[in-house]
Amino acid sequence: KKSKVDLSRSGILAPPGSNPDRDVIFVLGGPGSGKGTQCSRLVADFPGVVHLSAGDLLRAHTKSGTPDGDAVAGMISQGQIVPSSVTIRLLEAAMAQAASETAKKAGGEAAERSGREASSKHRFLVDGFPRNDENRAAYEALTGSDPALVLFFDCPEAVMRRRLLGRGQGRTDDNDETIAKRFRVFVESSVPVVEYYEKKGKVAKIDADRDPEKVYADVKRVFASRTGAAAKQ
Ligand code: UP5
Ligand code: MG
Repeated sequence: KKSKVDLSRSGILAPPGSNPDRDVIFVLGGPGSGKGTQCSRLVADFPGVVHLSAGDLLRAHTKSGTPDGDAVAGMISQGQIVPSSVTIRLLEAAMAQAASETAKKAGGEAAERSGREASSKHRFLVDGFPRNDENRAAYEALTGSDPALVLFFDCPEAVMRRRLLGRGQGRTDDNDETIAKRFRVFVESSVPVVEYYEKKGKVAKIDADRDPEKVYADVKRVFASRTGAAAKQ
C-alpha cells in the first residue's frame, strides 16, 4: 500500500488509462525464445520504445557487491525466480531513468525544471517479467492494471536449448544443468502467467521457431496494430 502512494507520485507504473504517455508491454517466452533479439528490433524501428530486460537488470545488480546482489546471482545460476520486490524496484528505476533521458532530449533543462512531459509516448517493453504468479500479482497490486499487450514467443525446447548453448556470452545459466532447470521453471511458473493474460485477451502469440527476420515481421505488425505505435519512416 505504501509503495502505491509513492508510485502514483512518480507515475512511472501508472495504469495505461491514467497516463496516456506510457504503455507497458510484457514480452514473455521460454529461455532462448528470442525476447531480447526481437525487443532490440522494435527499439530500432519505433520511436519511444524502451527495452527493459528484467534479466539484464538483475545481472547488472549481481555486480553491485551487495548481499542482495549476491543472493540474486545465486538464484540466476540456479534458474530460480527472484522475488518481485527486487525486480520491480530495478524496473521502476530503469523506467524513471529512461523517461528523464527523453525529457532532457526533448525539452532540455527547461522541460526538466517545469516537469513537462516529453512529447513522444513511452512504450516500455518489459522483457522476461512477470515470471510467476507472485511477480504478476505484485505488479497488479502496484499498478492496479494489466499491461497493454503481452507478446508471447512460442518455441520448442530443443530449439531454445540449441540457441542457449550456442550463445557464448558466458552467462552463468547457459549450461546444460541450469537450462534444464530454467525450462522446468518456465513450464511450471511462467506459462500460467501467459495463460492468465490469454484469458483476458491480452496475448499475441508469435511462432518464434523461424528465422529472426520472419519472426520480426510478425512482431512488428502485431506490435503496431495492438499498441497504435507508428514505425519510423
Ligand atoms: N536467436 C534469437 N532469435 C533467434 C532466431 N529466431 N533464430 C535463431 N537464433 C535466434 O536469444 C537467445 C540466442 O538465440 C541468442 O544467441 C540469439 O542470437 C539467438 P535471445 O534473444 O537472447 O533470447 P531470450 O529469450 O532473451 O533468452 P534469455 O536467455 O535472455 O531468456 P531467459 O528468459 O532465460 O533469461 P532472462 O535474462 O530473462 O532471465 C535470466 C534469469 O534471471 C532467470 O532464469 C531468473 O533466474 C532471473 N529472472 C528473474 O528472477 N526474474 C525476472 O523477472 C527476470 C529474470
Ligand atoms: Mg534475454
